[in-house]
Amino acid sequence: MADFTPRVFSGMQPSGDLHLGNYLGAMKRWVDMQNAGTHETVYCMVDLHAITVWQDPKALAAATRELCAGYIAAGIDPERSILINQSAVPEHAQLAWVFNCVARMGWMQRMTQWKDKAGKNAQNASLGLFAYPALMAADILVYHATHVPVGDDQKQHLELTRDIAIKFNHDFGVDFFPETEPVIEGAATRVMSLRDGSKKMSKSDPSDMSRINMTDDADAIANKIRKARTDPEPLPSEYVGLAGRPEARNLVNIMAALSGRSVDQVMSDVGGMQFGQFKPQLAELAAETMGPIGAEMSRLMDDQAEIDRILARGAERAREITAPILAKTYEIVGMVGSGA
Ligand code: AQP
Repeated sequence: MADFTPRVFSGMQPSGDLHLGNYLGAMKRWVDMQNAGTHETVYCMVDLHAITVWQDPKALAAATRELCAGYIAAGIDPERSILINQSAVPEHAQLAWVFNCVARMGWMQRMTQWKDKAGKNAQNASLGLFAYPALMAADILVYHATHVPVGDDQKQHLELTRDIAIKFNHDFGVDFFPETEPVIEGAATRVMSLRDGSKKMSKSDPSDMSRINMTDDADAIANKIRKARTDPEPLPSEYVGLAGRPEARNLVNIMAALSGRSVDQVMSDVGGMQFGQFKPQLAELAAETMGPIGAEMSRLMDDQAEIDRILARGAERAREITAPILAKTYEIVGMVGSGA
């Protein structure tokens, strides 16, 4: 494979209600990768993805700015990382069209997220929802990104991104797109609902008690953790002892991810505790971490013009990378007339 600049890309939909799963599974790890300084980092609000299901236009604009504020409040520095809104960098959608013509219908039909989201009503789902993974592949490959930190739920889409890169390279006899590596690691790659340890914590769960929102205050966080479903047994001192106890395991994973400790370290500290003792410790830790982020988000939201300036500057920097990659793609495919 050709040598590619080590570059991280990841994104999140501006569809409201950011939660602890988004923070621990994605944002916190993005900040770590930015701060490690080993890769260029590009972080995106994927509004083109959000509109694959109906979005009220005013709410979409507000959620996009709120997400941008969330990224910055979580520690993404718009100087050190490139911070963009997807629709402001047109090469994402342009490359997606090429990939729509590379990817196969059968590949898309196998995507579990498509099956879950379209459900029994697939005939009525948007074409965009079906093609979502090809746009995601374009988001990543239009930067020649080498690494994509995501939660566990995105694994299949990243495999498809690699399949698209391989097929494009093979069809055109080139070594142009990298085979991007997913980065799915740490204790919180799949944060579960606080009400049901078999379901992912998710913004679309009708119960607000199932998730900790990034804007929840300390009282709301404590209340949700106090009421989180558990079992009557005390905590074991080894992680294997949590087998068959998904709710308990979830709370331990959250504690490990929030505190930056390994699950084994957490188990040795909490082994033997009852939940009545464990939960207040977890609530305090969650409030200490999430409280300042929520407060900083609201402060940043007061200056929307500044958010718009940050995004415009991010788009300018992004296009320095994406425009030449798209131009070269068009040349490989045999498209002329763009002057590139
Ligand atoms: N529960 C989770 N645990 C760990 N990581 C998670 N992510 C989402 N939920 C969890 C990660 O957050 C990033 C943003 O993904 P997205 O914008 O596609 O959001 P989403 O997956 O649509 O978020 P929800 O809450 O799960 O939405 P619905 O309810 O619509 O399905 C990704 O890196 C994702 O892995």
